[in-house]
Amino acid sequence: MIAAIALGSNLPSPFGPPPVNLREALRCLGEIGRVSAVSSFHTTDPVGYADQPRFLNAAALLETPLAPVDLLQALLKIEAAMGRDRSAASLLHPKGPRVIDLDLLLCWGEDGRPEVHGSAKLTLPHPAMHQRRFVLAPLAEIAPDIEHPVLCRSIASLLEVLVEAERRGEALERRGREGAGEGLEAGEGLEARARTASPARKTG
Ligand code: PH2
Ligand code: MG
Ligand code: MG
Repeated sequence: MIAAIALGSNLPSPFGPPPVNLREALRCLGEIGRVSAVSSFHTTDPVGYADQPRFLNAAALLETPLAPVDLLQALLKIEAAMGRDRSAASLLHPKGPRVIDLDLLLCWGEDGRPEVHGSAKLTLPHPAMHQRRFVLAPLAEIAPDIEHPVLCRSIASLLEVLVEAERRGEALERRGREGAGEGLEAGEGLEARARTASPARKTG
């Protein structure tokens, strides 16, 4: 089987700082299969929970004899061996800091067919991968042309769609701020803009 795996780290472990953690995790992946591609390491802003250090993210392709559910177990074992804290306290912030995170994104069987799988333990493809630039950007470096088997788009095109959506979102936010000014609610901002716009319409 071939698997696409996302790697992330934003805390030091007993092995060292995040770059060392990603390299150590890749070494461990080499013990359960053959790592056939590794992206560069991307420094990214935290998503989902802002009050934590920036992440170092990467993606890798792994050829392994393990089935998807067994591979997931192996990934959790690597995380635990590297000091990943899954205690109740750390679960207060499910998107909070971690020494290493290994997420299973996509799997292809021996026949080359993608695995589409949904259970309490594992969902394939990873249900949020297309919404995360920190996943798509590294993966697009090593596998731009592979197709998402549910969305039926290549990784490169999913990344393009996401980047464009983010660009529009930022532009809208900027317009909202300019229109509303400080301290106005979103709805009031629209009214304020309408008020400043109407004299111009009358004279023009
Ligand atoms: N992982 C999370 C939550 N937020 N943000 C970035 N930039 N990179 C991550 O790997 C990441 C995150 C939970 O797994
Ligand atoms: Mg994750
Ligand atoms: Mg994870």
